[in-house]
Amino acid sequence: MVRGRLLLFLVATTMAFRISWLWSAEPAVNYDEAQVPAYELPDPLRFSDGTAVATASDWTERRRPELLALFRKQMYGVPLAHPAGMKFDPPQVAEAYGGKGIRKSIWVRLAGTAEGPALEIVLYLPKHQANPVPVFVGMHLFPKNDVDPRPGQLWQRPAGDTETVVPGEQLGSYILERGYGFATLTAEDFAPDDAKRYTRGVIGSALATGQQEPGPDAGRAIAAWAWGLSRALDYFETDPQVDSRRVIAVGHSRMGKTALWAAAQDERFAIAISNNSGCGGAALSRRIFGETVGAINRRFPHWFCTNFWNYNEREGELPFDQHELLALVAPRPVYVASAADDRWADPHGELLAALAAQPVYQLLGRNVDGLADPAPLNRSSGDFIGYHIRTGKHALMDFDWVQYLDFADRHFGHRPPVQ
Ligand code: GTR
Repeated sequence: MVRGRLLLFLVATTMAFRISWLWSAEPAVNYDEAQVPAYELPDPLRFSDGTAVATASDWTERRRPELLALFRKQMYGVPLAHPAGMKFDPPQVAEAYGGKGIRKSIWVRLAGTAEGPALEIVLYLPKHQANPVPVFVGMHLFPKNDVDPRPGQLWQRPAGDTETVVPGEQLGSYILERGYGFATLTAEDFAPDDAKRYTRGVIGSALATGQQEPGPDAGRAIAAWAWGLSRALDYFETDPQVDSRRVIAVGHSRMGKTALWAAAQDERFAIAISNNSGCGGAALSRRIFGETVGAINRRFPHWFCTNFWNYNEREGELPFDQHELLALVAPRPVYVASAADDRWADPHGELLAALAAQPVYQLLGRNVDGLADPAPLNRSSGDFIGYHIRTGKHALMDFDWVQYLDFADRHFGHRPPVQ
């Protein structure tokens, strides 16, 4: 009896301790503008030693590489090497979208051999094209057998939502009719989105024998996915039907973070588009609104390098903030999209990052007029830095796609082909 009570007491106190520990480890989520702490954003136009970045060449030759190195070492991780000997199998081509398009499946042989590791790129192109077409490329989280034939795989499907987010045939046909192609890659091939398995893709092959985890500044899942987008670009450069100088990196949420990081590093991407990318993407870390650095690192320890964990609840010590990630895309156009109900991703923090990236674009001679704060609902604004906030939830919707196509048209001077 006494022993039973003692046991009960021990179990109860252990549980209470655990609950209070969890409570204190995870600060409450802030959704109140009035609670956003005072903060000062790092100036993208200052070198780490405090001196001013005065000219475009200061930026391009010295400040950009300095910032890129900081983001690599402290956040996204040092990328994997380019796969020496990589080869592409000849594409398998089929009709798609009721004859409006073609679907190409391309196997990338990373070691250049049929037995070595292989990844698939699925590319849809308009069937009737006089010239090479611009292409959107994005990573998705769907299982392989769910890939064909819809373009919904350019983003993650929120649980339970199948209507608007994955619009099926219509959206795919629409993108093709507007004279664009789109390509999808499966995240699982590159790095499974799972803290226990993420090294089973391309990361594992870069580990030394016996090494279980990448080092503290080595790239993890987001780095591997961004690396994957660049491998797709390697392929596009070999495909005469693709205009490889007009490739757009696009992604929703974690894949929005990925698209920005891919374009920040790989200057061959002509445009970067972030759809609701939030913390670790377009949203400022220092605002502590919605998802925070600590929250993301605790829930997704396999996304960023472990050096980034040093900034959990210490965002003010980061040597950069996310406006500088957007600035790394300059002078190329960048587009940030938020959703009004997506408070976890801090829509206002995404807009503020877009605004704070403006000085870099201006230094490089790009027009950034038109971005308004507060931004009007459901209306795109801005020139080289585009932004919209639409009504509704965390998702990539038809409305978002229309803005992206218009944005790309405007910057490419692109007109849909006459069918
Ligand atoms: C959330 C995560 C976000 C965002 C999102 C997604 O759970 O906290 O950072 O990336 O997932 O990818 O859908």
